[in-house]
Amino acid sequence: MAEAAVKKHEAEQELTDGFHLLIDALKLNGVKTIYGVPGIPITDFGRMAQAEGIRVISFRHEQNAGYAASIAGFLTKQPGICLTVSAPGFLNGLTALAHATTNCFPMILMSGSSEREIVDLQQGDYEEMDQLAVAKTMCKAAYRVLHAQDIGIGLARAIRAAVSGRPGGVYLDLPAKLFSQVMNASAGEKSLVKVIDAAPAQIPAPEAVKRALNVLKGAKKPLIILGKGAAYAQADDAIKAFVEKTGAPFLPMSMAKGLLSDLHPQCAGAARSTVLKDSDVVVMLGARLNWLLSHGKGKAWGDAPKKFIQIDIEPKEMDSNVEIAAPVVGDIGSCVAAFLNAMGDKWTPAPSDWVNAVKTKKDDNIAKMAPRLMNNNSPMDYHGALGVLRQVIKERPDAILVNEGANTLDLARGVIDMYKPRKRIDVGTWGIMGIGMGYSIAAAIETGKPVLAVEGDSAFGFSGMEIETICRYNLPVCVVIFNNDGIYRGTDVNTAGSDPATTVFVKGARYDKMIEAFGGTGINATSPDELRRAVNEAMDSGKPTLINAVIDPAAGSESGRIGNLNPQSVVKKK
Ligand code: ADP
Ligand code: TPW
Ligand code: MG
Repeated sequence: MAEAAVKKHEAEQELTDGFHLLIDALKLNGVKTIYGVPGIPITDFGRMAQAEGIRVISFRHEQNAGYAASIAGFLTKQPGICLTVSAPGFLNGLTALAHATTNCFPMILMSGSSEREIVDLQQGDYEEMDQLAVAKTMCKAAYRVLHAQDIGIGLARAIRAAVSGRPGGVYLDLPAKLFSQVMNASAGEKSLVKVIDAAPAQIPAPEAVKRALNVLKGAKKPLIILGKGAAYAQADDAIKAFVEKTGAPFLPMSMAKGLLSDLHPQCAGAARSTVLKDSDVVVMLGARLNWLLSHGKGKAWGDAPKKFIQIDIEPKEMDSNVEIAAPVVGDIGSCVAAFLNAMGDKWTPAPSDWVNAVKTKKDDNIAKMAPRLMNNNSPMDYHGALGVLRQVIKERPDAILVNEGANTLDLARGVIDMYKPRKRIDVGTWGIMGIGMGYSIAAAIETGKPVLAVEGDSAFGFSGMEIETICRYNLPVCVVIFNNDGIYRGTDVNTAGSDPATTVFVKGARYDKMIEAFGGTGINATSPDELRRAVNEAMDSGKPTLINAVIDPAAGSESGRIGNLNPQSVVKKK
């Protein structure tokens, strides 16, 4: 045979397998990082992926890896990838998949699974579970790949499903057998799919834009509500231009803080109840009228009649809670561009009496809070400690703020100003505890910026073991634990027996000692001055640090700011 023919013959004989096809497919689609926990059948996959240049971040619990993947999706607009073993590993990751779907974050949970033939006959395979059936109810889409030649298509479908339309979680089931299936290398390469235009622009209908602008034009007291969908869209400049052109006060939802600076003159964050009550036209930009906005009705919204304009990629979101006078369906970048275009140069901004009334209220509230943020009490109260952290972020507007807890969450959200888009990440739509360390790890890895995690002592406990992960990867994460000896307050007493009350923890616990076990820096801070010194040092050094901030156990209130959601018993105590 001629030399060329020999080479061709050899190439045709070259083999690949499921492991390598999946790695090649991920690389082809730009995946740089996988978050997960190894074990049968994916241990070797992790090694090979690492060898092929994919970063594989190995966690201590799949739920935290899953939360990391979900927030990577939010921060980058690419699906975050979480990889787990079968049944228990899969189930541990599933909470995060459901969380991603609920929050409209693109994420793919890939789990190894047992042999179909055995699972379907329920013959008791190693870690047996019909994972696909379980996952289906918790995510946007779920797929299983049975043949190596379908890996390319399987991953392409998962990516598209995660990021197109309303983003969400996707499950990809990978039976153990798939990984060792062998096929011809060049046929394998041809089977891979590079996803083109995974989240196509969705242009709003011109008449919908016109209708919305007519409603807005008639407003005497307009309000714009920015949600995390707007932050996700990465249309920051256009959104700013639109908001400024309307001249209307805007209210950022928690994770939309910083999309426009909290110091922007139109920001009405500190006049929230006034603008909700008194506005007459409300523009919803990537935010839902769910419980976080009292479903768009009732006491919080006042008696004055209101018209809603809603801009969202999901048509079914319209009229979900109240009538939407002007629905605009499309992606936010395209919608805002269409608005700006149709508004032209002669748009009349919001009436100044409304704008001034909001400003007066806001300045008033800010002035009232100011002295509380400057107290140097020891043990600290929430405001004294948060006054310090507010300054830390002011001096480092590029840092990422992670936040969870009850009082620790609600008060930090109000006190700590944000200056740039997608810098505040928190408990999201479910008010979930446990996102803290997973979010911190992904935020550090995806953005390369320092992370400040402000954590209730209870909230931290849900993912606390991952401080080992933070130390192992030497990530620039400073965790501040607001240690008030418990959930909401550390003062609860069980009068009925010798067991502690259900909401309290070990008194005077020293969380700072935990990180020392892994070589990180632990500091106990009992006053705002000590806290300031410790946090500044940690943020400047970039060294993994855990600060135990001692908070007065009596300072918080039950369920933070949402105590009204607690059901009340009508049965009289004996
Ligand atoms: P928040 O909790 O901040 O109020 P939500 O999670 O309730 O925000 O709402 C986010 C909304 O944004 C969802 O209804 C989602 O469909 C929408 N959304 C997400 N991404 C986009 C996008 N690129 N364009 C338009 N809407 C989007
Ligand atoms: C997965 C219920 C809401 S807030 C909270 C719990 C347990 C902890 C509040 O205490 P923490 O904050 O963090 O110490 P602080 O400052 O008020 O003392 N399980 C999950 N999610 C939620 N939301 C809960 C339980 C809850
Ligand atoms: Mg607490």
